[in-house]
Amino acid sequence: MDRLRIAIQKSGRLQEGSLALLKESGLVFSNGREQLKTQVRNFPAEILFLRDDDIPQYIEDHVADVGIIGENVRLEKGKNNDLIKRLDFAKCRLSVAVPKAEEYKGINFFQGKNIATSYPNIVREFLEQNKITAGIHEISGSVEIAPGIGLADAICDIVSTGSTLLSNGLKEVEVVLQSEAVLVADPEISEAKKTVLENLLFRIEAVQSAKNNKYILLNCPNDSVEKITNVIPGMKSPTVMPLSRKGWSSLHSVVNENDFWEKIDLLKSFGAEGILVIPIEKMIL
Ligand code: PRT
Ligand code: ZN
Repeated sequence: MDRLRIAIQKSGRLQEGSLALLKESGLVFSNGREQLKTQVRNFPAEILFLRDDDIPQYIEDHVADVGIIGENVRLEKGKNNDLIKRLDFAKCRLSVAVPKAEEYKGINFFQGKNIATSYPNIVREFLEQNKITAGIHEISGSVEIAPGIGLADAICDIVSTGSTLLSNGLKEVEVVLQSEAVLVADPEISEAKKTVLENLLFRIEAVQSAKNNKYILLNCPNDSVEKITNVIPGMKSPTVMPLSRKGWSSLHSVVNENDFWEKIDLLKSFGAEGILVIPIEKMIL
């Protein structure tokens, strides 16, 4: 059977999250320190370990079928690959920054200026959209030092905490795009490989849902069961079991991470006690 060839970053900021996602999805393989390719032992796939910037080209050349890359790289390379899923890790933004001392009043600042970046295509499009004519100076690394050494007036680079900008005397003035790790695929893969990809996606979704939800157990007076059920309806409806103490029930459900604290306050106000919250490993809706 044709194996789905999954390209991930060999080392760098995407590596840990990519490996964790595939392993939590049940794929068993060795982390090949030196090797470029490894077979998954219990799933019809093989893993290719590559530089992240090369992954779009490998997919375009049909050497890899799917890959995990930053949205920033996907947009910059503009290769023929489909965005399949946002993966919720390696979040960052691509921003334009200028020397701290500059007075910045708006995007017209960049008219006639020079911007150093490793993302010339994204920057070109950003400038066009904003009707700015500026020079783009492409450099592949250490972009942040460009203004300090007189190479450019501004930079456009990835920002996460902002500390790199700060330590280079720069300030972030425009966000060009928000990025995170994404799963991309060759639009021309075979039907057989599509089936394998769907199976992988099903597993990734189970892992992601589990991360976004918690299992919750609580005790409550019987007359609060209905109100509490409305707050934490769970996947279908909560499990309710009688406690040996008369007039009380134990209620089990699932609660979303995002509105968790808000809901806890509400549950307490309905008389819920002994609330236990437990992580979920996999969740199939
Ligand atoms: O060797 P290879 O080519 O595979 O790796 P790489 O060096 O090109 O990429 P890598 O591992 O640095 O980043 C891979 C992907 O991680 C990027 O394409 C982004 O999608 C994502 N990502 C998330 C980041 C960051 N956070 C990040 N902070 N990529 C780079 N940075 C750098 C940034 O370039 C800047 O130098 O970190 C610095 C800024 O960080 P703060 O926290 O100081 O703001
Ligand atoms: Zn790279």
